[in-house]
Amino acid sequence: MPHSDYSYTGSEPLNEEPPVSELISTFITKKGYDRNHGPIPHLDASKHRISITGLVKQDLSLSISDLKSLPQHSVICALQCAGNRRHTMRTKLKEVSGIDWFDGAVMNCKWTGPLLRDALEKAGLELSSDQYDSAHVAFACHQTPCQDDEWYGASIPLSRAMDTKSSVLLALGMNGAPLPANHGAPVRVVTPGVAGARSVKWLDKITVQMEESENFYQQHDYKILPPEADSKENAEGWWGKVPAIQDMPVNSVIGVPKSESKVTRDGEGRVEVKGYALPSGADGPIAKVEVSVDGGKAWTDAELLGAEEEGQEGQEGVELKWAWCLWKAKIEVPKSKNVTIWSRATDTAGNTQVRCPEWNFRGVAYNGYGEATDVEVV
Ligand SMILES: Nc1nc2c(c(=O)[nH]1)N[C@H]1C(S)=C(S)[C@@H](COP(=O)(O)O)O[C@H]1N2
Ligand SMILES: [Mo]
Repeated sequence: MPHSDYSYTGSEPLNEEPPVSELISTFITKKGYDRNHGPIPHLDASKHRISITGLVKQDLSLSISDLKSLPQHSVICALQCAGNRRHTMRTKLKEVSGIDWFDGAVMNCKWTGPLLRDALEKAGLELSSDQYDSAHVAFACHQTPCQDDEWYGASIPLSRAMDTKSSVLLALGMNGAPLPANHGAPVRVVTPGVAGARSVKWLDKITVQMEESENFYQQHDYKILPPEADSKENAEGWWGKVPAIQDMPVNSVIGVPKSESKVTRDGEGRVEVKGYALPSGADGPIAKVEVSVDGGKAWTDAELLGAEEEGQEGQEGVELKWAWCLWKAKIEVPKSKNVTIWSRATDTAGNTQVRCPEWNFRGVAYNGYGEATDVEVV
């Protein structure tokens, strides 16, 4: 067993998120959230290997230098926990099961490493391209036991991995530096547009197979259960019938002003509203964010902030389709003690946020309108 960060034990792993007001202060997230189902292993990059096996012509065992010798790609994308905004579902609709994430279980980072596709092609697939839709690529980390399984695992459809535009990476670097231990060093999967649960950290095995990963976190977690599955017992029969979350839905949240805060209007009676927006799956980038202060009767277009404006130099040519979008709006608001502000995002494919999605037991994929409530406007 490799040395692990046992200050965070298996029963109490590191799970933390930054406040949204801080998160939206930079386009590239410097200090992102941590989501762990077990202790953080500290691996020796010079000894670490990942195996590629299953429906491949040749099993491979790749070192970190082998991964570095493949063509390197960079992608700026949001990595988001499927449980992001669970607190809102819990408080707005009904109690749900899971960590009480607010709106900060997401980070927008620049990830660098070889494409999963190139690594799979090096092994050679034992499948023809018409079989890609029914096959899966399973990722595993056997480095530390997790709370609900002996190892951590996930899978994505093989078609996603092989899509030349999907940018699924075996990431070695994050924001221009090697991956830190807490984010999966020396190598993690990054699945742009897909729930963070599939971006397996401390990756040690890739398997091409006809079934999804058999891991607990693919089979018994991270699924949008129907409302009748409203307890652990009632959920039991549903896990096998409901698909595992892959693409995340279009979303936006308000970071400024905060709920229950006091804001002063400018000379023109306006208040500044700021937040982030996320496209649905592969349907980015964000095309529009609107803000309303009258319960959705009138909507004002927010200004979408470019990556350059946020002080990102040298980002030219880096695809922003998978990235989040920071936005701001100045909106006229009458003086009042309890204003509710909403935000609503639409992506390039036309997916628009809903007022409030249906309740689900695990409180995942919440994408109701962004909301700041009880704002005192003076
Ligand atoms: N090995 C391993 N990979 C993992 C996890 C984990 O607990 N163990 N958590 C997953 C989940 S649910 C999320 S949301 C992201 C969180 O990544 P981060 O901790 O780098 O933010 O990692 C995913 N990959
Ligand atoms: Mo997650």
